Amino acid sequence: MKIGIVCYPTFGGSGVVATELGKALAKEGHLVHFITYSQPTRLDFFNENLFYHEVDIRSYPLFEYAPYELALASKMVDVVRHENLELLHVHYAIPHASAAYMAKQILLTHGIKIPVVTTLHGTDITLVGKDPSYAPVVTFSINQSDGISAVSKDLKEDTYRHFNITKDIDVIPNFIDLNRFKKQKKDHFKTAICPEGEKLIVHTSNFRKVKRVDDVIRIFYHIRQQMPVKLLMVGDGPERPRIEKLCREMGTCQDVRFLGKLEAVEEVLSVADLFIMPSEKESFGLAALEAMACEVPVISSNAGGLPELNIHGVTGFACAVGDIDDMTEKALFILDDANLDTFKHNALERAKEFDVQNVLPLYEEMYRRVFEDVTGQVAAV
Ligand code: GMT
Repeated sequence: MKIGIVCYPTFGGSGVVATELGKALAKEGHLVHFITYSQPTRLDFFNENLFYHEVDIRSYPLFEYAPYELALASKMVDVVRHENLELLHVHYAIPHASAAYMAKQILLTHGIKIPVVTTLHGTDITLVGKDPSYAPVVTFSINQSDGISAVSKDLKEDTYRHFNITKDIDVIPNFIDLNRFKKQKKDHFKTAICPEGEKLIVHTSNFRKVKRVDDVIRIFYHIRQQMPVKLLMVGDGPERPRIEKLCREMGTCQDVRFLGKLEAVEEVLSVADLFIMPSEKESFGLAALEAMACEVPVISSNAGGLPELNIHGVTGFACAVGDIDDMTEKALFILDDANLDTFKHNALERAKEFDVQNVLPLYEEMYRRVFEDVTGQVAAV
């Protein structure tokens, strides 16, 4: 099929999922056209089936805010018409689903019926989308999509709870490329970070409030009182300066390193013993899946879709949001040498269930169904 993918191209789970999906579809022989305002971070190589179209955002002195949604809709119309796309798949409802609706209506005036699939990723529903400043448009544009998917059962239920959605929502979880995310031999790195054989804890996120990064530092502080341990903080975002300050105040600086944004996060995960994700809300938790694929057990909160991924007592523990004492106790249990290898093994086994090879057919099946519903033709998938 000829598929257009619209996403946020910068660091962020939804953009990563969209880009990895496009790459996997291209490997299967689909022609995939990315339509974004800059080159997606993970789209940095050549494949004859992948194309990239940049949205031109023209500013004008009159505009305090350049109308991105209009520029995006215009670009979608242009690419669908000139590349003969057969389906548009937009990731993250705001503003992609409403821009797709506008493009769809314009294309109808050209005699083109373009099916639109919207994938809901999380904060487009749980935080930003339900805000009254966006909710009517989000509700409308989700209902106007020809296919809707959510990345967990919890997100699907949340969407029905917060919006008046009249259509079925498919659950298609995040997925992982196990050829990239696997434990690599990086003993020299482990020795450099943990010269005395300390256990290594990792957190990766975009350091937004919703990630509750303070909790990571506090859990680490308590674990460190019981055993030798180090912490690597990967990623960057608005909370980072405050978290670095908290580290200093708690006297943990010499055992914590902030690495900033890293492309090869799997190298760090390869030497980790535990991953912490204490989020307030988390529709799926792709970063936790990446850790599990590298054989790293997870201490997470039980927010959103996290318990659907991190099986309590098996791959780690999913504790109540903000329960630092429980998370510390469970972390110490996992890090005990008597238990660690079992949790590592279980984490990998669980991650294998989310192999891209298992999840890709769910998207292809949805494309086929939606294409046939909208066009009345049989899809060439
Ligand atoms: O907050 C983030 O982690 C970024 C955000 C996004 O949309 O870019 O991630 C969301 O989508 C990911 C991919 O589907 C999910 O794995 C994350 O759980 C989800 N984040 C939240 O729900 C907070």
